[in-house]
This record gives sequence, C-alpha cells and structure tokens, in this order.
Amino acid sequence: MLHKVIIANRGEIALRILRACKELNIKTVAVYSTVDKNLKHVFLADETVCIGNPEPKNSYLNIPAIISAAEVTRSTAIHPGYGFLSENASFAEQVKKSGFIFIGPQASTIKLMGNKINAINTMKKMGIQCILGSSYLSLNNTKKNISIANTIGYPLIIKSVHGGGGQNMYIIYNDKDLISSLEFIKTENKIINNHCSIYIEKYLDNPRHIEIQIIADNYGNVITLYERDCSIQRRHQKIIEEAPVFNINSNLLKNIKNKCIEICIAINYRGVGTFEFLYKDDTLYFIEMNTRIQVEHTVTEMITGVDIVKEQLLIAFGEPLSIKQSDINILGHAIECRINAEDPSNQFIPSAGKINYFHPPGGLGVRWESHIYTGYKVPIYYDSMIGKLICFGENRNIAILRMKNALNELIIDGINTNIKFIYSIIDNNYFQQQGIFNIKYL
Ligand code: MV4
Repeated sequence: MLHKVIIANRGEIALRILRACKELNIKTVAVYSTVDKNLKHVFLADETVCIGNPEPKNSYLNIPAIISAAEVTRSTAIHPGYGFLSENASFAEQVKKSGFIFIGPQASTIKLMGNKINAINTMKKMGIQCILGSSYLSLNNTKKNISIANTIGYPLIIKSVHGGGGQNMYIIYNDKDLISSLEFIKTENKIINNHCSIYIEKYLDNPRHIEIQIIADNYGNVITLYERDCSIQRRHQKIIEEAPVFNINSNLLKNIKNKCIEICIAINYRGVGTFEFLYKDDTLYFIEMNTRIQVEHTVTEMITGVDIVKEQLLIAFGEPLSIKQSDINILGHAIECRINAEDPSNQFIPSAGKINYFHPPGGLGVRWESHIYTGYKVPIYYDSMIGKLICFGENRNIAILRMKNALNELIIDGINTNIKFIYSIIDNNYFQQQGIFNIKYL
C-alpha cells in the first residue's frame, strides 16, 4: 500500500518526520497554522493544509481539523510528533475510529501511562523499584492528606496525575507547607477548571534524570536502544541530553533495561517509548513513561545508528523491527544541546522575530536538526526551541570538544538565543568530569 502521512506538528520535529517519510517513499502532508506557512517542512511536503489560526487549540490541537485534513488528502496515517496531541489517548482513538493509523502505541496504552499513579502501580506490580508515592489526594480532606504525607514522610513533592512537563510541582517539607500548597492549588484550579487530580511522591533532592529508550513492533519483538542522561534542565525543560549514561554502574543499567523489555512484552507495548527514572544513591526509581518520540531521540540514534523515526513509521505500517537486540552496539558518545530563542540575560524570556542571518555548524560527528533559515520569522505562539545541535564522538571527551566547536560556529542573528549559556555549561569542569551539573550553581 502506498502510504501518505499527515505530519501533525511543526518546527524541527515536523522536518525530522518529513525526512524519514521521504527516505521510505511515503507521501507527506504538512498541516500548518496561519503563522507557519513558511516553515521549511511546509515547503518540502507533497501536500499542505492550513488547519487554523496560530493559537495551538485552534490548529495543532484541533482534532477535527487534523482528521478532516487526513480525509481530504486521503492520507493513511497521522504522526503526532512530540507535545501537542502526541500523548492524547482520545486523539489516538479518534484517529483510529476515522480509519487512519495513529503512529504511536494503542490508545489504551497512552491512557494507562498518561496517568502517573496507574503507571507507577503497573511498574510496581512488575517488580520495578518506583518512587514512593500516594494515590489521589482529595483537596477537601486535610486530615487524611496529612496522614498520607506522614506515612510517606517529608520531604515530599506534589505532582499532577496527568500531564508531564513537570510544571505545577510543589516541594513540601512539613504539614504547614502541605496545607498551604493544597490551598494554593485549590484556588488556582477554581480559576482554571474546578477540578484537578494530584498526588504526592517522596521528594529526592538533586537526583539525576535517566531514561531508557525502547522500541517494540506488533509481533512481540522488543529491543532497548540503551539509555540517556537528561539531568541538565531549567524549569523542568531539558536543555542538554546525552547517551549513553556516563558515570553510573553498568550492571544497574543493564538490569533495568532488561526489566523495561519484560514490561513492554507484558503490556503488549507497540512503537517507541521511554521509561523515566530518577537516580540517587546508586538506585533508580521509576517515575513515569513517555509514549511518544522524544526531542532527545537523536542522541540515541547517534550512538546506535538506528533511525528511530523510520522504525516508528515502519512499525505503524505493520512491518517487523528491522533490527535485533544483538545488532545494537554502542558506537560512541553523543550530546544534544537544545537551542532556544530566549534571552538568558533577561529571565530567559522567549525571543521572537526575524532571523537576519543564520549559519549552521559542521564537521565530523556534528548534526544540526532545525527548520530555521535566514529570513525565517520565529513566531511567538509556540515553544522557544528552534533547533538541536547533536555532536557524536568515539568518547565523551571528543563529543564535548566537537560540541564546543559547533556552538562557536553556529550563528543565529536577529533574535536572542541560549547559545552562549549552553556553551558555559558544556565548558564547565564539573560537567566535563562528573557528567552532571546543577545549573542553579552557574
Ligand atoms: C521529581 C524530582 C524529585 N523527586 N520527583 C522533573 C520533570 C518531571 N519529569 C519530573 N521531575 C522531577 N521529579 C521526585 N519525586 C525532581 C524532578 C526534577 C529533576 C529531576 C532530575 C534532574 C533534573 C530535574 C529538574 C527538575 C525537576
């Protein structure tokens, strides 16, 4: 069957998906908002459909508009990318009911893992060490909440049951903090939607964020593409990621990867997925699972040589995995830096506007994933990430040296970017020696 894919996303990931489709001789349809008609992938797509005005809810989150675009273009499948509708179980369901292939896991899997309490309970049942956590908190039962909190023991962190990202997290050290945070959440939710689902977890101070990439086809074949370290974040947004994980016991990682494979087989997982863990005191604690392609999939591609987006497309179209676990070898080390249009000297406020001059970096082991070009206008409506710079080397030191060169070569004029800020982290001795770095000390 000749396939045609709707790319239900924008920016660099839309371009990434378009490139993979072209390599597989799959037709592409770019759906775009009215400010996005000049996106690079829109120029390159076989067909284009404008799906609404710039506000995400009217375009990239507009389910009827996207499904209509699939209908009018007689597409066969929809790739959601990351963010937007990528982990919306109802969207996955509606795509399927409308007769299209959703490129991702089954809606039921998205729903299960989209609820962090259920995800943790599922993993616990299968013998995975998880972060100690509660069930739903009831905003009206202070006595019960205090009792739950004291059973787990402070310090604790209040999280939303749904939605990742990690906004709306509240660290609490005592009953007083608990009460005031719950009051705050209550008033905030009254303003927003009058309902919320929250729970608490044991809070780990300054942990590392370690994640395991898996990939599964429809025939029970599951492999792991090793792990990533995504510890360097700012306001819960990752800014630097690397693979493989540096400076953690390799047997611990090997065991957890095998367990992740077992779980995927047990829950009949399909597609690409990531298990997220916090690492502290030589222990990994499961916290959540992502059921989408992630921003940082590139570092895994560089160290394994596997085109993850291509595999994702092939799996969705019913092909078996093209690789076996024994084919996967780690070829070296890769680091990714997220290049954001923001102003580090002014509280990192997003920086929109025209790119007057753009010059990409190059050289052996240097990969630039971005949709930007000279003259491109960065709109105000979306995430500030405008590109990803990935450097690969035989070892971590070489990857770092190449990253420093590449960051120096990269020129983006006309808007503010975090390039210099990123350079200062990559150039930091502690980051170079320990593989970790807390940006609050910068
Ligand atoms: C935590 C945590 C500490 N304790 N959960 C960050 C994003 C979201 N996926 C979960 N996050 C965290 N959850 C508990 N129980 C600390 C973080 C966290 C973090 C963790 C590792 C490395 C960098 C981080 C930056 C911000 C928050």
